Amino acid sequence: MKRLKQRLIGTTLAAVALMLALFSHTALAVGSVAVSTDNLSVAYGGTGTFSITATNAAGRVDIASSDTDIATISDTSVFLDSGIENEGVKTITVTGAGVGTATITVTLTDVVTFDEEQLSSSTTYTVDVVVGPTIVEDAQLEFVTDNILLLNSGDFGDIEDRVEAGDSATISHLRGDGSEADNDTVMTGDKLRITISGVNFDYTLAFLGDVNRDGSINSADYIKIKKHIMETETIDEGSAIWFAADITKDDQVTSGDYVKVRLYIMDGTGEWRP
Ligand SMILES: [Ca+2]
Ligand SMILES: [Ca+2]
Repeated sequence: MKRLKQRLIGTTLAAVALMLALFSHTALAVGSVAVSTDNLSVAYGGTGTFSITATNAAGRVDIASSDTDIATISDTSVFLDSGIENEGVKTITVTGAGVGTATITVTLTDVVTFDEEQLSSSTTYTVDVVVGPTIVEDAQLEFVTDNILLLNSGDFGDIEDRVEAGDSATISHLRGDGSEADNDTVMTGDKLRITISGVNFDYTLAFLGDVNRDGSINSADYIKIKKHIMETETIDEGSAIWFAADITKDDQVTSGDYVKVRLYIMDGTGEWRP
């Protein structure tokens, strides 16, 4: 009998603890609205996104861009309801309409929490948007990843001509170690840096055929390719050096690329054999 009583007391205590836990959880459930980021970088002509999330709240949120010549937004007003599946979060798409900076303001216009508290419309969130440059691709220059540019020419001047970034932008040519280049010769692993309103946009340069990163194409380059094929010194797949070594552009570094570099040097015309 005594043992049964003890067990009952234990069960009662557990139930009280559970109720307290549930109660305190409910009491802590304060409604709120949050924005996923306070800054965004978008390419000129490209897009970026941020999201607005309601927690234990529902209502209208207004969104405005300070300069629609620079950043346009997909929605100027959204309705959020965290009580409905997929309705508690809205994704806003920002399009870079012009190079420069703009601020997007998110205002809680008419949002009520689930415990019926009106969230203040003076609560605003800002997202600073920097719209970055566009680099025009052609036969001389192409993007092989989001930030690696593959060049057919080893001349930095050819790149500068293809940058569209507005008058306020500065264009720098950096070596792989971050130092400023003192001439226009591009070595694989160099960087193109475009600075707009204090924000840097960096791209790694790969000069097709320059595998040993000295800015010219010679026997040292096909020796590097040979070492990769023989697996005595491998090149990281997807690196700038790897793109510089893939002359045939078939996403692999093989003897076909080795032969191409040998023929290039033998021909001496400065052109790749088709
Ligand atoms: Ca070289
Ligand atoms: Ca290849």
